[in-house]
Amino acid sequence: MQEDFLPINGTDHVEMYVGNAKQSSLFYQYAFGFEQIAYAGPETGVKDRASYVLKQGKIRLVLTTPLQQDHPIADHIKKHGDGVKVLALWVDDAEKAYQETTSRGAESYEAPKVLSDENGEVKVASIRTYGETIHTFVERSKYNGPFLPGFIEKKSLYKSTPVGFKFIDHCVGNVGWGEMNKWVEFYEKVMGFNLLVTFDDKDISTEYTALMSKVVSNGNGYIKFPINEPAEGKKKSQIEEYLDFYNGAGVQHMAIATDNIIETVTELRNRGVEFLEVPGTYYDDLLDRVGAIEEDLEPLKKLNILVDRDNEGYLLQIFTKPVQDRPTLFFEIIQRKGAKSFGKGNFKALFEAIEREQALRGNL
Ligand code: TYF
Ligand code: FE
Repeated sequence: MQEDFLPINGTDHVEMYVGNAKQSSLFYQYAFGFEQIAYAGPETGVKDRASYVLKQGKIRLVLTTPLQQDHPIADHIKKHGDGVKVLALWVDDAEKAYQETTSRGAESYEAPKVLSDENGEVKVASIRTYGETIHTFVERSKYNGPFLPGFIEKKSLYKSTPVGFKFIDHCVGNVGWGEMNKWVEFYEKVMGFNLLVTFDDKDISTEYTALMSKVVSNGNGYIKFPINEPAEGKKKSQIEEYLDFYNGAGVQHMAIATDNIIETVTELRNRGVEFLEVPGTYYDDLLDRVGAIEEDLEPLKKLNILVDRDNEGYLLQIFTKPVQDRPTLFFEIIQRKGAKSFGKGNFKALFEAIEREQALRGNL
């Protein structure tokens, strides 16, 4: 076993570029139960943008919007709509993370720099990944402020109620035709990740949305990045629909772990979050397929939660509809009960549900 040249402690934060960060902040507080903790913008000396930092469990979500049209973030939003710009990784040595990856061929986005304020200092450095997405390495051992230097603590007037989100289980990227292996190699060679699973188009196409997917993960397994590419099928791949509306590669979904998916999804549904629906017949033979589970079947069926089993245990999962008008980013809610896989047994039902939505949008 080679030593891990890129040790990662976990996901530091995810930053989205959005058209209206003030309103998005309230959406993620209300609908998803995040708490607003920090802010940077004109009032704090940042003249060109506004950023709101939200937290739930270990997850930090940053929502950033530009304040003028001639701003690179405005170009990003014009091209992609609202979407994930930064998958930030928490490391002990940002300079080393940058050197190790750029020396192996990573394209630099921003060289290492020190940010500081009265709460201490943070080192950050960024490299490019698929599309216009970047990875920022964040070294924060000498910092005890609310988020990053330059951000002030800013609570919301609205008191949000958490829905039980714990941490990010995985973040999925959609890449262009024939580009999956290139990006898998990037994560293997440049980031030192390992290939975990491969799904070829036979696993997941037949009559349904054709795609291929490989999952890479870092040394300690805390970071898992599935990479999807479209495949030729009878109908237009859901991945192709994404690429058409995102105008290129980008983050397709973030899977969020909960300890009680029934409570989490009940809460999310009550707040108006929309989920993909599978036919009621999915539940007719569920227990024959996955064996005994601890949960009652009735609430799972009522909430449309999917179940799958592997050698190590089972998992429960459900997928939101896209969280903006473009059919791009969506969320997965996942509860693992031993299973380390991704729900392959649900692909058929899931992809048929996605296809029904694609058809309603006229994109099939
Ligand atoms: O992350 C995964 O692999 C699962 C299944 O377009 C999945 O959540 C795979 C591809 C896709 C949607 C969901
Ligand atoms: Fe997933």
